[in-house]
Amino acid sequence: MNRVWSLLFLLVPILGTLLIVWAIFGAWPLAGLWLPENVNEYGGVIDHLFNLILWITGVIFIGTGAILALTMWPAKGGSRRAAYVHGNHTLEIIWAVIPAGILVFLSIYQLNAWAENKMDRPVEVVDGEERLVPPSVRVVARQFDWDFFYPGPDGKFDTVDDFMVTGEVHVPKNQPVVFQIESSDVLHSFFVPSLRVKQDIVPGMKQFVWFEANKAGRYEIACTELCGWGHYKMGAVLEVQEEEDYAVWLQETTAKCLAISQSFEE
Ligand SMILES: [Cu+2]
Repeated sequence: MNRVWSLLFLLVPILGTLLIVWAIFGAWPLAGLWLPENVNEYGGVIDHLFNLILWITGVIFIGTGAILALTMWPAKGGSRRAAYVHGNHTLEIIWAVIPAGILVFLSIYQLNAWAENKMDRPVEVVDGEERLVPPSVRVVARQFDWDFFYPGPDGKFDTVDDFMVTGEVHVPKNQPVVFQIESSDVLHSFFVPSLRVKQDIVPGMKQFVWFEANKAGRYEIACTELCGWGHYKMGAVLEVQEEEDYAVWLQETTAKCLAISQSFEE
């Protein structure tokens, strides 16, 4: 009977690993469940960290599962009583120090990724002077939708020519893009899996995210902070366009929105 239990427990790491590998290769019925392709120039460092942590936790997951199964496997030649052990200081120190060491290593190792994605906003050179890339879109999260504000022809936010689109935001390909993100009610979180961009949004705070998309297409935006009953449907689309297509879209949408606001004034 012990053999059955031992094998049963051994199935946990085996099936767990199998499922993950299956999903990575995207075969039916697990296709599309793993991370989508990264289309952000700054996203590689996030993938690298993700894979590193997956390897570390994977080895521990398989190792502990195997040790458990091995311990349960009955001894040769009959029954064996388990020894009653009341604490073992050496063991306790080992399993406290190893995870602590791994965490300290990761926290130092990820400093560059953090700086690149959360602190060093991209810079651009204008009239021979370096400056931070200004936000091109103001993203406002609300229960349960995303509003995207564009600064309009004058390039400044909070002026009369600003316009807003809901549910879909357009950005140019191969250009550093900065979003200013805000919430108009509760906590939300701005997540674009294909860009490896994720940022919590705190009401009253102005935050920035940046990316450089290198592949045209339509990508999912999701809210990843449980923000109320409609959280599950709080999504939008990020459309990355070739520079010329983006310019056309921007011009057309600006004209359309200005025409609507003028018709209200009349
Ligand atoms: Cu939300």
